[in-house]
Amino acid sequence: MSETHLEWPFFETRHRELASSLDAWARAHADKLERPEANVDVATRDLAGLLGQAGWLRHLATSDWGGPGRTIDVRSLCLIRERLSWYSGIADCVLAIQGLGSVPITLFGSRTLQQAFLPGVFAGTHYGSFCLSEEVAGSDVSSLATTARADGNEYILDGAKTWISHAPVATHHIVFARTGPDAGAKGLSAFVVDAATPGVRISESLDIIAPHSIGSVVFEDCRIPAHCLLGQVGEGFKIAMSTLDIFRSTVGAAALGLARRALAETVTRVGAREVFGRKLAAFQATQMRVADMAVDVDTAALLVYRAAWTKDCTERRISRESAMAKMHATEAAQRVIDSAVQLFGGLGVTVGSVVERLYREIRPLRIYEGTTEIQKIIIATQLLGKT
Ligand code: COS
Repeated sequence: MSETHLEWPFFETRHRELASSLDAWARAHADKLERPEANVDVATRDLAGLLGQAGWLRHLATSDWGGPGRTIDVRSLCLIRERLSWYSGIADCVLAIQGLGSVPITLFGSRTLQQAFLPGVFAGTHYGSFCLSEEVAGSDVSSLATTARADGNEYILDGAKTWISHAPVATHHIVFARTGPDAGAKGLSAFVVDAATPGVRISESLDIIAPHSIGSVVFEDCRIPAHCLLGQVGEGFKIAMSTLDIFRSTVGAAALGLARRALAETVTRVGAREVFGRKLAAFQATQMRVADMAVDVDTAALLVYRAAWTKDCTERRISRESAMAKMHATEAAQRVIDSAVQLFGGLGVTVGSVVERLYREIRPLRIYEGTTEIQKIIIATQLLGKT
């Protein structure tokens, strides 16, 4: 794998050390990463255990959990996702969802909630989910309909969430719900809900083109203690968006790992395959494609690590940088992988080949955590204001 981007000034020595030890670990565990158990729920638990034991999930927070500020090193998370997705979309997904299921607690949870939920997530023995999307509220978060009604020192949750990664295995859920009469974003709050609470039900598991554990969750007259509120009442939208600001750069990093793998596989393939008596690499049509692929990979890496560096090293909100990183890296990776499939020919569409896996695994990344179109809206709003 090309390591040249590690020379960029976005990184410190600890990042280069992390990348090299992760690479050695991933190579040693390639078998388990590339060929997980066929049952996605079992695979999720196995891989969470593997990543937890190796200490990689510990990077989802710094040792002094809690409080606003620079408690999460986004460059480390990006490097880990880039490496994991090279080998396995499902392993990458485990890291990402353990993150979405823990970062709201790390940044906005009380010490009690942190102590109750975070150690298990970092050890890979407990699993979180991020219950934001609803059937008619995916892109338009502020229209979500799940409610949380205060009743003494409890809240009562009612509603249905769908396309929730890790819902079938989750031991807790981060739930975004409407707590007050305030319309739109201001009426939302966030909670952590133990999955064993009466009134929580997994209503279905979903099959998607890049298989992982995913499903729908229903909350019916579900009573939770008031201390399970994250942040303050009415801060739910802010909690969701600031978590996504961190993770959107890392989605870009996962796309980068998929694209790098596609480029590496392509370089090997076109250097070996002969057509019309010449190596595929000798044709200018191949060279043009490979050059475009390389530029897409590097521009994706630049935007991903610019966003991660900005989050780690400045105090400001990075909605624009992370939207650009997510949008460009996922779209660029789709182009790179499509070119790889084209250059592999029949092998590229043969189930079980590496580029066929990459072709399926890249597609959801252009949708989840905000579609490409939503990222464009975020970028444009920063330039034009609300229109
Ligand atoms: N961090 C902190 N606060 C934020 C924020 C962020 N990144 N982004 C917005 N806010 C605040 C705004 O400042 C605003 O507060 P004030 O009213 O006090 O100024 C409030 O939140 C509402 O923001 P905005 O008006 O921009 O919200 P919109 O309803 O217009 O939504 C989009 C904006 C479309 C960008 C948002 O709904 C979004 O990101 N949607 C995609 C969600 C998604 O990723 N879904 C997939 C599910 S997760 S797998």
